Amino acid sequence: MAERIEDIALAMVAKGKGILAADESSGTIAKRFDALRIKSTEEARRDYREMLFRSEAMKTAVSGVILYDETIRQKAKDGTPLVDLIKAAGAVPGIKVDTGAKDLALSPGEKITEGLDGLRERLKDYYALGARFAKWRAVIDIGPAMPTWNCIHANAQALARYAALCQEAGIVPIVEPEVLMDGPVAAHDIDVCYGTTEWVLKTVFQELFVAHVVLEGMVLKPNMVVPGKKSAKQASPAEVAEKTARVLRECVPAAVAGIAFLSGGQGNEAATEHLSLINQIAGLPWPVTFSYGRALQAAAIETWAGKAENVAAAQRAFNHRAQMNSLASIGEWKPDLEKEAA
Ligand code: 5MM
Repeated sequence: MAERIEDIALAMVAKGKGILAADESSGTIAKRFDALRIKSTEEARRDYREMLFRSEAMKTAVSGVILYDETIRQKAKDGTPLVDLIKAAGAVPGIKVDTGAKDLALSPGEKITEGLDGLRERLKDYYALGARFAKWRAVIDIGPAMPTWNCIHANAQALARYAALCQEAGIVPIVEPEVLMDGPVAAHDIDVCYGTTEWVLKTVFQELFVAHVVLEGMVLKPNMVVPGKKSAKQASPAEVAEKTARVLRECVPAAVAGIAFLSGGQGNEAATEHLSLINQIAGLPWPVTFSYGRALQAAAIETWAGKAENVAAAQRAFNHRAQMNSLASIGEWKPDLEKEAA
C-alpha cells in the first residue's frame, strides 16, 4: 500500500473505482436496520459490513472504504480483522473522524461539525489500526436566511484544521462540505444550490490555503448541484451535470488529487446517471468518482435483510450497483445496462 499522502490520494481516485462510504455511526445504521426490522447488534453490524467487504466489487470497483470507529476495530467471523479484508481486496481503509454535527450556538437551525479535540492522538491510533485516509463531513442547510456566513466559515475552518492534522499524521483527508438537498424551502431550486455550493467551496479552499493543506494530498467530497427535494422546479440530468461541473471548475484548484461525490439522498440510478454525465464533460482537470453511502448500499441492505441465507444475493446487488458506478466514473454508464442486469 502506498505511504506518501499524494500516492494514497491517487489510489483513492484510481480509474474506474470509487469509495464505499460505510461509516454510518451506530445511530444511523440502527435507523437503516430498523426500517428493515433488523436488530442492530454489534454482531449484525459486523456481519453486514463483512458481507460487503467480501464481495467481488471490492476488487473491481472499490478503491477505498470509509469505516466507523467500531468497524475499524472489528474482526470477521473467522477472526480476520475487517481492515485486512479491505486491504486484501486492494482497497484503502479509511476512517470517519468527526464526532457529528451539533447545533451552532446563536445560529438557530444551523450545525457545526465537531471532533477536533484530541484528534491528533486519535489519528495516531487510527494510523496504527491501518487507516490511510480520513473523512470529516460538514453539513450546510438551505433555509429561510440560511446558510449564514458564520455557519459556512466555522465549518470551513474546522474542515481545514482537520485536514492539516490528517496530513501531519500521514493520512489523506477527505474534505466533505455537504450542501443538503432536503431543506424545507420550496424556493430551493438548482440555482440556489449552485450559489450556495459556490460560496461554500470558495470558503473551504480559502481556509485550506490558510491552513497550509497540500491539495495533491486530499480528496474533495462535494454534493452535486441539484434542486432541493421540495423545489417545484426540478432539473434534467444534463442540467445537473453541467452545473455541477461548472461550479467545480469555478472553485476547485486543479491540484486537488480528485473529487468523489456524496449521493446525498438522490435515487440510486440518478446518482449513477449524474456521475456518468459529469464524466462525459471534456477537460475536467481531476479524476471524478463516487464516495456513496446510501446510493451504493440501499439495494444490498434490503436484499440482505439480516439473514445469512441472503448473503450471496445481497453481494450480487452490491456488485451490480458498484459496477454501474464504476462505469459512471469513466462516463460509460447507460440505462440499458440496468435493464440487462435486471
Ligand atoms: C454513510 O453515511 C455517512 C453519515 O454517517 P453519520 O450520519 O452516521 O455520521 C455520511 O457521512 C456519508 O459518508 C456521506 O454523506 C455520503 O453518504 P451518502 O449516503 O450521502 O452518499
